[in-house]
Amino acid sequence: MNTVPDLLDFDEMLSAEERETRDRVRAFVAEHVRPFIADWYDRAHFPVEVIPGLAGLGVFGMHLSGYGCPGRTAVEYGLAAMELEAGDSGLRTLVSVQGSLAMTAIHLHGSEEQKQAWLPRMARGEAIGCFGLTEPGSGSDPASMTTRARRDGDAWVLDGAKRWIGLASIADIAVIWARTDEGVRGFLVPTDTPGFAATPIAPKMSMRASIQCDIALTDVRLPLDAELPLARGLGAAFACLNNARYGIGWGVVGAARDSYATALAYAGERRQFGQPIAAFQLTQQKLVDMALEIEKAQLVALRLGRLKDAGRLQPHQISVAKLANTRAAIAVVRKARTILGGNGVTAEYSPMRHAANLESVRTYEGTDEIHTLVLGAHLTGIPAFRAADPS
Ligand code: TGC
Ligand code: FAD
Repeated sequence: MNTVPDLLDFDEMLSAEERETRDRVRAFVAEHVRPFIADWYDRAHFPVEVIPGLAGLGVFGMHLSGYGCPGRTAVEYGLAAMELEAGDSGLRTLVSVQGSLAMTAIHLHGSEEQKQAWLPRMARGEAIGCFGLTEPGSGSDPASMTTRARRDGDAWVLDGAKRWIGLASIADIAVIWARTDEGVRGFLVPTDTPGFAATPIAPKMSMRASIQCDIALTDVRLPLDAELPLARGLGAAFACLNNARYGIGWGVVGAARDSYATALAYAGERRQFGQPIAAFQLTQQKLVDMALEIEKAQLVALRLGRLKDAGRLQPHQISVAKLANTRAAIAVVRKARTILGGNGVTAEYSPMRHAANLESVRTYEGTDEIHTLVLGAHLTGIPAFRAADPS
C-alpha cells in the first residue's frame, strides 16, 4: 500500500529522471523491505542482507561525484531518502551514515589516497563506514568532546569513547573526531586496529532494525596519514552533518506518508456503527490534517533540494527542514496510529514503528531544541546555545 496524498501535483515539479529514481527506490523497498520489516524490527535485526541491493540502486554516496560514486542530484538523493524511510528510518539511517557522513567526510576532507582507497568500495557497499562524533558526555555540544589524539613519533594515538555511533560494529572504517593540540581533527580508523572496540547499544525502543554502538578507543595507534588532511576544526564535522540533516528533511516525509497511506486504507475497510470509519467526519479531519502536513513538508524538502543543487543551501535552511518536517512527521504518524485503534499498537501496522523511530530522528543530527536555537540565532543574531556569562 503506497497511497500518496498528492493534492498539489507534486510530481509535476520533478524531472522524468527524478521520478524514475524515486520509483526505482520505491519498488526496491516494496519488494525487499516492506514484507520483512515488522519481523526485523521485532527481532531487532539489522538487515545486512539488503546492503548489496542498496549498493546496486546507487544510494551509497549518491550525491557525491567521482571515485565510483553515483553523482546524482541532491533532489534525487532526497527522493531516495524519502522512499527508504517510508520503509523504515533504520534503512535511511544506514544510507545517511554510510553516504552523507562517512563517505562525505572522506570526499570533503580526505587525501587523494584516502579517497581512492575507500570511496569506490563504499559506493559498492563492499566497505561500510561509520561517523564518530557524539560521546557519552558530549552530545548536543560536540565542542566539549574529550577523545584525544596525540602525536607519538610517526604515529597518532587516540584515546577516548564515542556513543550512539551508527553501524560501528559492522563497519570497516570509522571516521573519528578527536581533540588535538591544534584543535579538533578527523581520523580514519580501520576498525580492526588494536584498541578499537564497538559494542551495540541494546535493547532499544526505537530504531530496532538498525545498529548504534558505544566505541572504546584505547591507545589506538595510527599512521600519520590516517588524519583527514583537510578537516580543520569542528566545522569540518558539521559540514558532513549538513548532508545528513538534509536527507532527514526528506526522509521523515516518507515515514509520514507511509503512515498516512496505512491509515487511509484501514479507514476505508474498518467498519463501526454500520459504516467505514472513513465516513466519519472526525476521521476525515485526521486524514486531511495529515495530508496537509505531508504536502507542506514535501514542498519544504523540494525547495531545499533545489537550493542545494544550485549550490545555495545555507545551514539555517537545513534546520528549517530538519525541525519542521520531523515535527510534522511525528504529528502525522501519531494521528495515523489513532485511526488504527487497537490494531495500531500491533507490529502488523507501520505507524507505531515509525512513531518510535521518529523519537530518535528528532534527537539525532541536532535535537529539536538545537535546531530551534540555530534558527533563533539566525533570526536574532544572538546565539543562545550556552548560558549567558553571569559576570
Ligand atoms: P560554532 O561555534 O557555532 O561553530 C564551530 C565552527 O563550525 C562552523 N559551523 C558550521 N559549518 C558548516 N555547517 C554547519 N552547519 C555549521 N555550524 C557551525 C562555524 O562556522 C565554526 O567555524 P569556525 O571556522 O569559525 O571555527 O559551534 P558551537 O560549538 O557553538 O555549536 C553549535 C551547534 C550547537 C549548532 C552544534 O554544536 C550542533 O550542531 N550540535 C548538534 C550536534 C549534532 O548534531 N550531532 C550529530 C552527530 S551525528 C548523528 O547524529 C548521526 S545520526 C544518524 C543519521 O544521520 O541518520
Ligand atoms: P543531550 O545533548 O544530553 O541532550 C539532552 C536534552 O537536552 C535534549 O532535549 C537537548 O535538546 C537538550 N539540550 C541540550 N543542550 C541544550 C541547549 N543548549 N538548550 C536547550 N536544550 C538543550 N552520533 C554520532 O556521532 N554518530 C552517529 O552515527 C549517531 N547516530 C545516532 C543514532 C541514534 C538512533 C541516536 C539516538 C543518536 C545517534 N547519534 C549519533 C547521537 C546523536 O547525535 C545525539 O544523541 C544527539 O546529538 C543528542 O545528544 P545527547 O543524546 O547526548 O543529548
